[in-house]
Amino acid sequence: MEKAAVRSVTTSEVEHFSEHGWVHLPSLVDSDTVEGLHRVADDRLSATKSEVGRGVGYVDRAFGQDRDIAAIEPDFRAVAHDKNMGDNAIRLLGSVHRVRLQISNLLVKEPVGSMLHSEETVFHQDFPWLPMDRSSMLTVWVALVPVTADMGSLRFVDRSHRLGVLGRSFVRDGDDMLSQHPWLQQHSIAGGVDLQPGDATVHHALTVHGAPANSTERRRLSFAATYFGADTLYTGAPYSQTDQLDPPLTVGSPFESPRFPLIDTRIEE
Ligand SMILES: O=C(O)CCC(=O)C(=O)O
Repeated sequence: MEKAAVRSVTTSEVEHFSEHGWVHLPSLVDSDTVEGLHRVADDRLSATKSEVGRGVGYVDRAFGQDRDIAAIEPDFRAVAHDKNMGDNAIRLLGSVHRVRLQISNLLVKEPVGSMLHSEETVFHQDFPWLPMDRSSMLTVWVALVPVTADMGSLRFVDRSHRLGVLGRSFVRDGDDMLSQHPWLQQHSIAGGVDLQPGDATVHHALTVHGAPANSTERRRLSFAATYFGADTLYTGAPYSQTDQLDPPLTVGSPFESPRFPLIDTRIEE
């Protein structure tokens, strides 16, 4: 039997995610597949002289993004659309029957000493940006190279996915979630694990997370795919990804658009 590119999560991993709002998944993506992704990523980075997704916003200072890479590169598409990815997202979220892909992204955190150096990823929640009526969403963050803690593997405010919507970060100076909400420091900071290529962490859209600057001399390269419950309704709140869609989404209806593809599943509805 052919080896699966993406493995299934275990019951104890699902339990860990439900309790803590994040989970470490060693060897989620098999080594041949992840080598292929790394090759494609390197080619794209050399073609753009490394300046992938470098803008002037607060997020751009923290990491470069090659957005929607799964819609462009077949190798990335195969992983983002792998049935085990979809099934894992359904099982981890626990409350949804199908998921859609919200965004796929090649993320680059450049070393602090380099020309394009990236700063820390301030602690934030993903959900407050989104024009969605519910927060059943998670991100699978896969290392494409060895990512040590000092390169900026993700940190998580443990169990913060149960604390509700805490507001936006990355919109003004000093809006790191731990500065906005000092009481969060009662919670432990988890994660910061060393990852091998193909290892992943997953975080819930309400989990407060961040990463230090990359203090090594090696570029941090990862692939992030974000999935959300297929029944989620569009609220119409302004958001760059949805504002310009043609045809537009309908307020109060699901995200029925090729821009938010449904992921096939083996799980019975
Ligand atoms: O890679 C990073 O430093 C941050 C990524 C992130 O915030 C996310 O994937 O939600």
